[in-house]
Amino acid sequence: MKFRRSICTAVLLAVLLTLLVPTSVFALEDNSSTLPPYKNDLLYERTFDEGLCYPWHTCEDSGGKCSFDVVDVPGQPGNKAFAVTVLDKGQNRWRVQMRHRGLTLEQGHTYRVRLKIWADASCKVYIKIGQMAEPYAEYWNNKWSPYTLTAGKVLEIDETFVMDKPTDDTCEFTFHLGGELAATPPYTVYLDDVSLYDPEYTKPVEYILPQPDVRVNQVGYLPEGKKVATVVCNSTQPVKWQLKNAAGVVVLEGYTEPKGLDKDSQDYVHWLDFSDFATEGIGYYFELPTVNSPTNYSHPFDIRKDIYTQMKYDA
Ligand SMILES: [Ca+2]
Repeated sequence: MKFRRSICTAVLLAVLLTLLVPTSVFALEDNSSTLPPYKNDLLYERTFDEGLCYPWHTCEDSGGKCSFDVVDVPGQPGNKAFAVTVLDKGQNRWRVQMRHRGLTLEQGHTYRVRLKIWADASCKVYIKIGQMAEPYAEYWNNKWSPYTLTAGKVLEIDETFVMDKPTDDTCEFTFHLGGELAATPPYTVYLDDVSLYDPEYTKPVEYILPQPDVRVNQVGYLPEGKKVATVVCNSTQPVKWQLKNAAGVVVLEGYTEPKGLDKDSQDYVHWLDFSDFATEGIGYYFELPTVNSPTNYSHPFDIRKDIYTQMKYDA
C-alpha cells in the first residue's frame, strides 16, 4: 500500500536520522519544473510525486473522520497527489483537516501561495495560513470565505500576501474540510503542487524539527514488550495523554507519572507507560491534550513484531 510505504518511509527516515543526527531531518528536494525553487519554499513536501506526504498530515476531531493516502493522478504518469477521504464530516469545518505545521512567517516578507485542489464531489474547503493554536490569527485566507469546489474540476490558487504582523513561528497551512463545508461522505479531496514561496527565505539544508514533548523510541515498540515514553513537561502533577492511530483516532489514554528533574537535561520529566496496548500498527503518535505547548505531541512510531527485522530490510 502506498499509504503504508509513505508512512514507513517517513518513519524510517526519522529512525535513521535519530540514529545518525538526533532530531534532524534532511530536506528532500523535489524536481518541480513549475513551482518556485524548493530551497526558498517554506513547505517540505510540495508535489507528493515520491509517494511521500510528510510533514503533511490529517486531523480529525469530535465526530470528524477521514483517511489519507498518496495516490496516482489518473492520466498523468508519474504525478501523485495527497488524497484525503472524508468519512464523517463532524460538527464543524475544522473537525476534518489536512495541514502542514511548523511554519514561521516573517514580518514584512511577501509570500506567494500556490496550490491545486480538486474533489470527486462538489464541496467547500476553507484554506488558511495562520496560527496553529489560540488565538488562531489568520495571515492568509480567501477573504474569510471557503472556496467552492466543483466535482472533478481543479481549482488553482496563485496569490501573494505580505506578512504585516510581527514574525510568528507558530504557523500552519491548513485546509478545513468538515462540518458545513463537506459534501455527503465518503468523498475524496486531492491536493498537489502546493507551495509557500518567500524569495527572502532559504530553507536550512538540515531542517531541525522541534523536539516534541513526548519522546518515543522511533525504532518502534514490540506489541508484547514494555512500552514507555518520556514526557518533558513543567507540571509537577500527572498530565493526560492520548495515544492516537495514524488516522488520528484515540486508541488509549491515561495520565503520566511525574518523575522529577532530570539533572542531565535540566528538564522536568514524566513517565508514560502504555505497555498494556499491544495492537500492531504504524504511525501511532501521542498527544497531550491539556498541555498548552506547540510541541505537545510525539513523533510517529510503529508497534510491530518485526520492527528490528524490518529495519534491516529497509536499510
Ligand atoms: Ca504531484
